[in-house]
Amino acid sequence: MDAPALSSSQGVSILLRPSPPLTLRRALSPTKPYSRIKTKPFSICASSSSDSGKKPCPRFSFHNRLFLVLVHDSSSCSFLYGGVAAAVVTLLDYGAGNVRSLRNAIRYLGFDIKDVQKPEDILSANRLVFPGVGAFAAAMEVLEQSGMAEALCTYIESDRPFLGICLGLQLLFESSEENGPVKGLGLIPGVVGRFDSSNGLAVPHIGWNAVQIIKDSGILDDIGRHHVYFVHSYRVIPSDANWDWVSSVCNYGDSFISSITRGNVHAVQFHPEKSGDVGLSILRKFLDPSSSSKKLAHGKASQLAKRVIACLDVRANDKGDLVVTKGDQYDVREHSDEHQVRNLGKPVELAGQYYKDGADEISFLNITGFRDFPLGDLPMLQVLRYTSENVFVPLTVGGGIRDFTDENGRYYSSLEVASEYFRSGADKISIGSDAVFAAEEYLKTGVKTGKSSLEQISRVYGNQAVVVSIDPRRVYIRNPNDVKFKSVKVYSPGPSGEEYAWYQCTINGGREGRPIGAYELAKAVEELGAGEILLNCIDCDGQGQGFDIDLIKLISDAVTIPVIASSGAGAVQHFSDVFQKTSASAALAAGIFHRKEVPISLVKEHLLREGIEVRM
Ligand code: 1PR
Repeated sequence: MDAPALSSSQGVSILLRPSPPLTLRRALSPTKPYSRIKTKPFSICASSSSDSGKKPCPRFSFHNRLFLVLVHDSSSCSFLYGGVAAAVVTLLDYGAGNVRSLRNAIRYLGFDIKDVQKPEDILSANRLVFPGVGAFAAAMEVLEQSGMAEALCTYIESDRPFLGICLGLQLLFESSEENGPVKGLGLIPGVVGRFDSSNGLAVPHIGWNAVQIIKDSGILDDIGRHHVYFVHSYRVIPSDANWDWVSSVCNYGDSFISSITRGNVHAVQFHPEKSGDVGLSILRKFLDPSSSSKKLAHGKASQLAKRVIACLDVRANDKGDLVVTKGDQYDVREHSDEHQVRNLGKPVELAGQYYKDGADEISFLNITGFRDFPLGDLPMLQVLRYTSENVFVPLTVGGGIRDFTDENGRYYSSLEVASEYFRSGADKISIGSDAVFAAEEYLKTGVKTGKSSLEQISRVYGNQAVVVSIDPRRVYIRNPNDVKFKSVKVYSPGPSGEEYAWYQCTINGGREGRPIGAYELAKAVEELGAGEILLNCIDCDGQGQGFDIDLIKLISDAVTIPVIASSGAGAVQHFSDVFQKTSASAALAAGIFHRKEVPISLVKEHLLREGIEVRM
C-alpha cells in the first residue's frame, strides 16, 4: 500500500483492525518523523507526521488485514481510505515456462506478487519464491548471464526467506547430469542425476507420492502422512555431505531428497501449487509464518498413489456455447431427431467440482481441435485461465496441437499453440493426431528430425509436460501373423470368434484409421519424447463395461513412461481391475462422473479397501 503524500502540517495514521474496541492512537506528534510501529496481527498500526513537505511515505505490508488510513493535522482527523492489505512476495520467473499455477496459488492465498526484473530485486526481496522450470542448463545460463545467480547466492547465504520449487531445488546443488554435467549454484553438496529406468521404473516420476519428514522445517509440519505432487525425471540422492540440509526424503526406485531446509531457506522437489490443500498449506506457512492454518486431516500416505483423473471432453454446441460433452464410442450427438451435441455441464464449474471431490488431475480435451484452430478458440483458453485460478491439481489440455496457418496466412507453430495453453494454465498438453503423423514418419525413416510438435514441445517444456493421447480401435484377426502390427490374444473373442486383435490408431477424433498400431505408436512416441500416454479405446468409450485390459496391459508393459488407462469405466470395480491387472499409473473416467453415477470419493474408498494406494 502506498501511503499518501502529506502537506507540511499533516500527519497520517494507519490502523489495522485490532480486537475490538478499536481505539485511535492519539500519538500523532507533528514533530516526529514517519515511524513504523511493530505490531501483532490485528492490533495496532503505524503513525506519522510530516515535517518535510510532500515526502512520499514508505510502503506497508500488513498482510490480509483490514486497514484504515487517517489524515490529521493539529485540530482535525479525517478518514482517507481503507481496505484489505496484501503482503508482497517476490517471484523469480525467468520466463522459461509456465508458472501461472504458482502465481494463482500465491494470489489465492491473498498475496501480491512482485516479479524480479533485475538482480537488485532479489537482494531487496522480503520473501523470495523461485519456481525453476525447464531444463537445468538453460536455467543456469539465464541466471548467470543476468547476474541473478550471484544475487541468489548472496540472498540465500544471508539466510533470507527463500522457497525453491522443483528445478528451484535442483539448481542449489553443485551440478546436474541433465544434458551435462552442468554447474549449478553450488550452495549444497550433491549432483542432480536421472532416475534409473533400467529396471522398468516409469520415468518421469509423475504423480502423488508420500514423503518422510527428516527434520522440522517449519513449513512441512504434518504433511508426512499426505501425498504431494511430483513431476520430474532428475533428482538428488541424500549423502553424508548434504544430510544436514535434508528435511524430507521420498522413495521412487531409490530414496531421493524431496525437500531441504536450513534457517529461512527452503526448497521442495514437489509442487506445492499442484498439491491441493496440502500444498496450499505448505505455501501459506512459508508466505506467512504467523498464519495458523487449519490442521490437515489424518493421512496414511506411504508410497506413490495410483491417480484418478476426471476428463472433460469440451466442444462448442450448436448454439456456440462451450460445453462438456461425452461420446458413445466417440459419437457425441444425442440419438434424438435434433441430433444435438450432448451437454453435460459447464467446463469451469465441473472442473472445480471434481477438484473438490478429490480428482488427482483434470484433463480437458478440446475434441474439435482438429478442425477448429485452438488459438482462435478463445473460450477454451478462458476455461483454462478461470479453472487454474481455483483448481490446485495438475491440468492437462489437448486438442489441435499442430502447426497451423490461419485464413490471413499467419503461420502458428505447434509450439506456439502449446505455449498459449501453458500460459493459460495448463501443466501438461496432450497431442493426438499430430503424434500419429510424427510416429509414422519416425518409423518409416528411423530419423528423429526434432521438428515434430512432440519433439519441439518436449524439448522446450520437458518430457513430463507432454502427453500423447492415443485413440485406437480394436481390429479382430484370426491369426497374429495376419498383420504386421503387434496383436494380443483377447479375453473376449471377436464377433466371428476371432481370438486376436490389433489396435489401429485413428486421428481426427476417430474419423480416420491410420496404418499404425497402438503398440508401435506408443513405443515410437516414447522415443520421440512423450512423458506420458493417455490410452483411450474407441470400442469401450462411454460403454461403462470396464477398461480394455488387453490393450492397457499391452501398452503399459511396452513402455517405461506412465500410462493413463481411459475409456469404459462404469463401476468402482473397473478401477481396481485395471490397477490389479495392468501397470497403468492412472485411470481416467468421464461419463460416470458427469452423470454423477459414481463419485470420485467412492472410487478412492474402494481402491483403498482393495489395498491400492490413492490420495485421499
Ligand atoms: O487430435 O490432437 O486434435 O486431439 C484431439 C483429442 O480429442 C484427442 O485426445 C482425442 O482423444 C479427443 N477426442 C476427439 N474426438 C473425441 C470424441 O469423443 N468424439 N474424445 C475425443 C476422446 C475419450 C476420452 C473419454 C474417455 C473416457 N474422448 O477423453 O473421456 O473415453 O470416457 P468414459 O469414461 O465415459 O468411457 P488432437
